[in-house]
Parts: sequence; structure tokens; C-alpha cells
Amino acid sequence: MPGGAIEPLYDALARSARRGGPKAVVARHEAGAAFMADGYARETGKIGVCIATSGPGATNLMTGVACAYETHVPLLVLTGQPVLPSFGKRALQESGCIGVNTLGMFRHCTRYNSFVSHIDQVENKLLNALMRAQQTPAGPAHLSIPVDILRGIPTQNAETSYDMDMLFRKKPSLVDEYAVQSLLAELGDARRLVFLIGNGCAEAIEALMKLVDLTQAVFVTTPDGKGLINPRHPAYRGVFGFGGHASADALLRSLPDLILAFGTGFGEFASGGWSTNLLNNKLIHIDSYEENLMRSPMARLHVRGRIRSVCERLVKLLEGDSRNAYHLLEVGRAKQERLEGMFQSPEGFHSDATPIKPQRLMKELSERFPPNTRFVADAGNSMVWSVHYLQPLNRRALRTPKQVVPNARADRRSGTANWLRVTMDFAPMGWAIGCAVGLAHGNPQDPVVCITGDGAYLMSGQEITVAAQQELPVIFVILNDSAYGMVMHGQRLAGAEQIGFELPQVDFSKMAAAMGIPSHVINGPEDFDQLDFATILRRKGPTLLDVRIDREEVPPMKVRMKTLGTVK
Ligand SMILES: Cc1ncc(C[n+]2csc(CCOP(=O)(O)OP(=O)(O)O)c2C)c(N)n1
Repeated sequence: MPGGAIEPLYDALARSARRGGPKAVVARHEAGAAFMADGYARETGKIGVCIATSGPGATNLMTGVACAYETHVPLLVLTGQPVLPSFGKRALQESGCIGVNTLGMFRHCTRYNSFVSHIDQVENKLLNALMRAQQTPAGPAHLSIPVDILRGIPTQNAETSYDMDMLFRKKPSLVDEYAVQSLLAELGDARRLVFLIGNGCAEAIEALMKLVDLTQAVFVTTPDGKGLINPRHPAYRGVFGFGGHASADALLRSLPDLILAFGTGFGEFASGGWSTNLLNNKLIHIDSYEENLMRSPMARLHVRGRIRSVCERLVKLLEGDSRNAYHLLEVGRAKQERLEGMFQSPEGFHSDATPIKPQRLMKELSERFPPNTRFVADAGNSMVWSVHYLQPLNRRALRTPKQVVPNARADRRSGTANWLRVTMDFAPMGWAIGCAVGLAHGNPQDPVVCITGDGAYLMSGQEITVAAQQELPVIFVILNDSAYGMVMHGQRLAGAEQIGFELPQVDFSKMAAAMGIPSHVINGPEDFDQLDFATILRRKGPTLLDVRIDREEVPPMKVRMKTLGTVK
């Protein structure tokens, strides 16, 4: 988002765009800019960059930066300051130690945070920021730069060259051999093995699935780990934690011989509110982040190291070892039946009623979009419905979807492949809207479906115009219930006062029309048959689906209520 204090940076971006280099994508709100940078980084595995002016630009940016900090997403965050000689004189949007101290504010949500007080600091601090943002644990790195410095010319001879590949190389794949051997010994006689797969497993997922097969384990995921796996895998037992399945909870409570947790920080959403049965001495925690391991001091064993390397090492050691098939005891049931058996409300999933049930909406979204679709679900009930009910077409089998879809591609298994993204820990409303734009910008080949609430859309929906300007294939699906649904149901479940949840009835379809964006109103399931998905998916630009859902359906969110102490 431009502004006076960062104007020279935009001058440079204009020159850069003309010669085919990086170009600016202007958001409607700075938080949206940070969410977009977040989505771009998640999709590409590269660093996302967001820029804001001093004062309100920087403070607006902060929610998005804080969200990336909590979820370890690498961002370069650049904000401006007025000219240096004006400091202390109440310059417009002064943001140093005398004004509203934005550097001080960013200290609490960045991995690197520095004020640039001389032009000759820029190069070194920029490289340091880029290096720090991408090292484990990754996160935002912030530089606060006065406008006269942005405009300046370095006095030092610009002869120094840098080996960027070396600077940004990931930490070498070291494996703690002692811990791996200890884990191997633990695996020895254990028959009932459960894997808990967290969001930190993206690059390891292939090796991890081999390990599931070799050890004949069954597995569950955290809510933000679900997008890494195929829900039709015979060993899948559901999501554990917020919005998750009773089957996953029951499995962990059934006292298996060992629980192997990979790449999770056991935050409230990922641990079922720190479910005590999980956090016992059955637990083995494998992670590269020390901060994640700090969440499980009660574990039987910690295995430190890059998860992919640990899994590959274990696969090598276990290959040829034959085990009894724990999960095979249960196969034989059809995959779809097994999947639906996990649902809180299979009736809702199949209901033909109007207004459409949110569960049925998840069925339609699962079946109507091609296997290369990337879903992103917003804070609120959108996340809960998606985590519980979304089960897109088998990405590997690539069956023909209900509608003929142009350009459907097989899934590319990369370190960033993820079909469902949700935000945990910080969970700001509107995150999915900006994130969807960033995901699509990082990879405009595959469709992005943004599932969001009417409340979140009223907070941040203006970013749809960025998708329009950038011609990005994002389908915005608004769960329109004229309410802050999660608040309403939370209050009901807790028996609290019913207050502050009502929203006005809004025709989002007309809002989209005013922006020149195609849109459709969905009242019942049959309305999906009227949509021309081939055209929607081929479109270079966003489409909005205003879905008037049945707001009386109770989302699977009881865990959160227990943690808040509002229900037993
Ligand atoms: C920025 C921000 N403010 C407040 C909240 C608290 N909060 C969580 S969900 C929610 C309601 C969301 O309503 P809506 O977007 O309509 O989605 P629904 O739950 O109805 O699907 C609120 C207020 C939040 N997570 N983030």
C-alpha cells in the first residue's frame, strides 16, 4: 500500500516492473497485503514481501504480520518513516521513539526487527532480514526505513557480491542418529501405532506416508495438517483438535502403544485443548522447531531434526521389516462410507434442504471442483466446517469431476502442496481472503476457493478487487448467515447471553456486481447444477458465490468451548 514515506520504494518498483523484475501488487488494506504475502509464501515456498507507509500503514499491517509470526511464514516487511531530520518535531505519521513507535510494536511479532538509520546499512540489514526470515523458525523480518534513506544513494562502493544460494540455503539435513535409534527401539514391539501429522510436515509428507505404510500405523492430522494428506487413505482416522472428528479423539484416548507426533506445536486448536490423554508418556515428538518441542516436555522421546530427513532415515532402516497390519483389521469398508462415518452429521452432508446446510455445501465444494483446487478457509465457522467435512476428489486418482473441467492437472507433490489451508493460533477473520489472493498470485494455474463468512467478508472483502485487477482465478464462497455464526453458536453452546452476533442481511452478489465481478446466489443444493463450472474455472478473475446457508446447524466446535471453560 503506497504512501508518502515509502514513495521512493514505489519509484524503484515502477522501474523494476518495466524491466521485468518484481512488481507491486497493491492491496486495499495493509492487513490484506500481509495476508497476501503470507499466501504467496505458503504457495511458492519463497519469501513474501509486504510494504506499508509509516504510522497507520504500519499499524494496519501488524495483524497480518503477527499472524505470519505465529504460523512461521517467512515475510520481508518494509515500512517507512518520515525524513530523519524531522524526528522529534511531530512530523506527519512519525513512527520513531518519539512518535507512535512502530519499531517497538513490531518487536513482538517479528524474528528480525531493525531501524535503518544510514543508507550504508541498507544492504547488510536487508540481507540479514532475508536470511533470518527464512531460517528455522521462519517468520517475518521487519525493516523500518526513513524516506530520505530510501531516496539516498549508497556512499560505499557497491562492489561486494553475495552468493545468494549459500545465504538462503536451508539448514543441512542433519539427523540426530541417537534419537532415531531410540525411536527405532521404541517402535520395536509397539503394535498399535498412531501418527499425528501437523502442519510442519509439508516437505516430509511423502516419506511420512511411506513410514505409515511400513509401520502399519494409522494416522490423524491436526486441523492445519489435513490439507497435506489424502482423506481417502485407508489408514486415515480423521482430524484431531478444533473442528475435528470424534474418531480421531477416540483413537488417541484408546491408549495406543505409541503416538508419534510430527511437526506440530500442540497449540490449543491442534491438541484438542491440551487433551490430557494425549500428553502422556506414550508420546514421541519429532520436530525441527525447538519451540514446538517445548510444548511437549512430558513426551517419552524428542527427536530433533528436519522431519523429512528423520522419516527418510527411518524408512531406510525399516524397509524389509514386516509388521502386522493394525489398520488392516478395519479395512474392507468402502472408503466413502468410512469417511462419512467420521462426520458429526452425515444427514446434514446429504441433506437436500433449502436453505442449504453448511455440511451439504462442503459436499458440493468437494465434488464440484477439480483435484488441483486449493481451498483456504477463514477464521469462524468456515474453518470448522471445512476441517470436518471437506474431502475433495482424490488428488492422485484424478477422477473426472461432476462437471468437465478445463486444465485439470494432476497434483504436483512439492514441498508446498497443500489442498486446505486454515489459520491456527492467531486466527484473524479475513485472513483467508488476502491469503487466497496471494496463493493465486503464487500459482495462477490452479483454482483457489476461499471459504469465508459474511462477517469476515464485511471486514476484509474489499481485497476481491485485487483478485479482479490481477485477473486471478479465485472463487470466493461466502457462508451468508446474517450472523457472526461462530459467536452465535458459541454463546448458545455455553448458555451465555445472546449478544452482538446479528449482522444485517447483505446481498453480496450485488456488491460483487458493483465491482464488475460475476456472482451467483445459492439458496439450495440444486442451485449448484445451474452453475457453469467450466466457465467459472476458465475465467481469468474472481467469481463470488453468495451462499445463503442454514444458520441453525451446529458446527463441531465443542472443544473450543471446553477450553474457554464455558462448557464441560
Ligand atoms: C479480527 C478478528 N476479530 C474477531 C475475532 C473473533 N471471532 C472469531 S469467529 C468470529 C465470527 C465470524 O463470523 P463470520 O465471518 O460471519 O463467520 P461464521 O462464523 O458466521 O461462519 C469472531 C467475531 C477474530 N477471530 N478475528
